[in-house]
Amino acid sequence: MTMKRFRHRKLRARPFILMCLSVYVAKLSFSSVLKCSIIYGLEILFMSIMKLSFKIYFVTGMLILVGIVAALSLYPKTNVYNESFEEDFGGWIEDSEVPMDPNNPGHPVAWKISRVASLSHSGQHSLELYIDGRQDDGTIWIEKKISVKSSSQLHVRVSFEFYSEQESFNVIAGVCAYAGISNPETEADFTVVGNANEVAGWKSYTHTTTLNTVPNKEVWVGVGITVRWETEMTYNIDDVEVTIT
Ligand SMILES: [Ca+2]
Ligand SMILES: [Ca+2]
Repeated sequence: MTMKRFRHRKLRARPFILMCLSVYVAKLSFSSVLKCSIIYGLEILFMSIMKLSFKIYFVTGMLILVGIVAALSLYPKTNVYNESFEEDFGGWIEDSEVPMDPNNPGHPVAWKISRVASLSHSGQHSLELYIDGRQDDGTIWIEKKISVKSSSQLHVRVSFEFYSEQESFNVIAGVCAYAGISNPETEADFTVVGNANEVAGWKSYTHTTTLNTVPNKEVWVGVGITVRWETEMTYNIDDVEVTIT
């Protein structure tokens, strides 16, 4: 093989190597600053191949990359999940703990969570939560399981937009949320993060918690309402965001 042909093959291999490295970096979901650092390290590495002073650039580039990889292994990774209910429920599932209905023996009180186009915080749709609260009891919610890569300490933040048609000084319902390591099944699992009728219109609510261990590498989250007043009630939820760090 002539030297010229050998060099030509090397030149063709360089873009492939750089592409492989770029694909690997693109899969990492770290901060943009660290991404820039990786790209800078890649540039130096690429320059080391292109320049005459190969050894100096190559060693410098490799040292930078090794340092960055070591730093990234210690850097907390953040995963964010958003749902606006524009296509469907987005994997969220309805659940409840409600009393039996003396007006309809043998049946629980009426409740329903449905996707509607009549009201939204963003896009065209939201979820409408209805419950017959005349028994002065009942909690309904949507829940979702999220798989995580780590079983060690995680910080979970659940935020969402909540719509009340009217403002009221009476506490008609509590706005509740959950983040934990198991499937929420009862009202007691939930934390009340505010009252439902604090404003007429949309209002943001947030629930944060720290999970010290996550044995099954599964985080469960939920948002909903819990009855506080003996009446039928309807509220809406949109733009649920879950952040896990
Ligand atoms: Ca929406
Ligand atoms: Ca459940």
